Amino acid sequence: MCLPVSSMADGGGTNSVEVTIDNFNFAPPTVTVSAGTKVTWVNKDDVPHTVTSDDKLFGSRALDTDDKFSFTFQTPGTYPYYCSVHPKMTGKVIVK
Ligand SMILES: [Cu+2]
Repeated sequence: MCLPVSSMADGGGTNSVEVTIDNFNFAPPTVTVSAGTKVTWVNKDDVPHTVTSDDKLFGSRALDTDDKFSFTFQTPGTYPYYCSVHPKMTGKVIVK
């Protein structure tokens, strides 16, 4: 991939995607994004959750209600994650 220096000046918007945490689920459980996309998780539950990468690439603190956590995915791949408080809660980010 080629990133011309001039692209720094274009001011183009950063892609972003939001994942909601609600009723002990990540919604949507799988998101597919392009490299460079910022994914933001928002906890809409009334109990704390975390966003914890299976391979520890990223991880949030315990998110209280309406807390957010963001991570920008720069490298194509598949990134499974879970909630460390409720390990049965799982999700996945696929970066193209
Ligand atoms: Cu949880």
